[in-house]
Amino acid sequence: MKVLLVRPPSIMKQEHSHALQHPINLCLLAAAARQDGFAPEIIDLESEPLSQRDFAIRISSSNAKVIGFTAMTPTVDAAAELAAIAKQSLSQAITALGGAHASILARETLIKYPQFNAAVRGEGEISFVEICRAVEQGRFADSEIAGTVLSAGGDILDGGTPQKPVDLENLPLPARDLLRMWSYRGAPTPGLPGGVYNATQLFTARGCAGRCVFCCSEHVFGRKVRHRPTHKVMEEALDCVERHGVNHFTIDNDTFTHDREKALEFCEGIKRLNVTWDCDTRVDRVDEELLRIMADSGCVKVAFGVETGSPRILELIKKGITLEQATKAFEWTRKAGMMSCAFFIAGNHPEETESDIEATRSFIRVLDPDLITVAIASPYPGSELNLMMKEAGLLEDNLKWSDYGRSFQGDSITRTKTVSAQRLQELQRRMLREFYMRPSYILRRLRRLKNHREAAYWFKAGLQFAGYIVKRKKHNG
Ligand code: B12
Repeated sequence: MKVLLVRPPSIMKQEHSHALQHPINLCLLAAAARQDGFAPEIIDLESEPLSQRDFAIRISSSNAKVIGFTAMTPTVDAAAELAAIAKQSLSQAITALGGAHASILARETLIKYPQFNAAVRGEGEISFVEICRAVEQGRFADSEIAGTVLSAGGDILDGGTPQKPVDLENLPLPARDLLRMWSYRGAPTPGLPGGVYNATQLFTARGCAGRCVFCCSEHVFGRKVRHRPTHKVMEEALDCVERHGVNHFTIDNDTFTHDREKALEFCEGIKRLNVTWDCDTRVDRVDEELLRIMADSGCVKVAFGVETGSPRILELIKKGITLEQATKAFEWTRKAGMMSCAFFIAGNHPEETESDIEATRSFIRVLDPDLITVAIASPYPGSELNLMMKEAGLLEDNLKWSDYGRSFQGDSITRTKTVSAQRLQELQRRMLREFYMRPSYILRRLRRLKNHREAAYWFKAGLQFAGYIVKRKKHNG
């Protein structure tokens, strides 16, 4: 039986400094379906932009019996539009939604968008295969599938929370062979030029032990961190190198160094593959020796969530780190010879004041990373911040789900008790401008250029950034 998996277009405009990531989630679901005897196909509208007409043609010609969509809150409206087209093109097909949004708002989404027949909470490998089996056996409408909400003939059948976590030891390797691999080439991660790297993403663990109020990842994989056995991760990495010519990996776990021993095992294994890699982690989960070993095994960039330079706000957002830990982590990363990236947020908490944001501005200078991002807080449904902002009346009224992506374009849907939405936007833009347009930063980048590719990369990134700043300035008046 043919099954189709679809990723809707990204809200992130594809810019040359941001590469598209492979939809590893869909590759994992496809691999699980294939292992169970189904014939999966993937349509990734991030890498293959199709008109609605061409999408409808692809759907009809696929003759799929199950069509699965992945979405985050900002992309769920787009996924629903695609599901409606899919239903028109293949009226017998069963449509299912999964991903972060469905994990948080399964029932609400099925009620709002009846073109979805199922919404899956949490990990999807087991539930998706169960949906496929139910459809194949003609019993979808009467099925009760753990973790899945079904909409059948106007009735909503709620299968509750997923019964058991997926066994990470025996997961089949993600079906990257179903992707048009060539269409993802570009900068593997901000800061590294495209054209040299052929990158993919790897997950060494699932779950995050953090309590950060702005995050909702616990709804997908929970708070318990479960590691994949290192030999399985290495088997996947080797397969990527041998079959797909991959030479760079982005480790996309929430906290790569959550378990120091596991991180060391990974370094030992990846070193043998002679590739480069980058990761995200927490400043309180690294030490000088670990970072040195990571660099020695090919790690070229580490990104840390710092969020704010105000100790008071760090406490309020339950980040669980200190400014001292952050300062040390950036010092060690620099010493180890890796690029460092710091993520910051403006509008972290209802109580955040302009002087807290001023503290962030000064702290950026103290850390002096190679790259920063300053996001405007987007209190996604499912996060504690969403509840806090709503309760304080600080979230814009009548938001559509797609509006949660507006902050990505520099537009704030929220404010704090003392800082307006417009002011948050100005402060965000100012922090970015001051960081990237400093003569000393530009000189440092110029001094570090190794070849013409890097020169072209940073030149284009600079132009793009200047364009963003000018556009936002006009927008904000
Ligand atoms: C890597 C990552 C990205 C990657 C892209 C990953 C991708 N899949 O496309 C990048 C860096 C590009 C990215 C961008 C964004 N991200 Co992001 N991202 C993550 C991160 C860290 C891991 C996601 C991941 O790949 N996990 C591994 C895979 C295997 O898991 P998965 O995708 O959840 O899939 C599993 C299940 O969800 C389910 N499933 C998924 N799809 C489907 C489909 C079907 C049919 C079924 C049955 C099941 C199913 O089964 C899968 C296997 O078990 C999560 C945090 C987290 N830990 O979840 C945030 C997270 C998903 N991102 C988030 C957000 C908000 C964004 C952005 C909107 C904004 C931003 N600030 O980055 C953009 C939007 C991008 C876009 N497409 O428009 C939020 C989503 C919140 C929400 N309510 O939707 C999260 C949860 C972080 C948070 N802030 O809390 N992201």
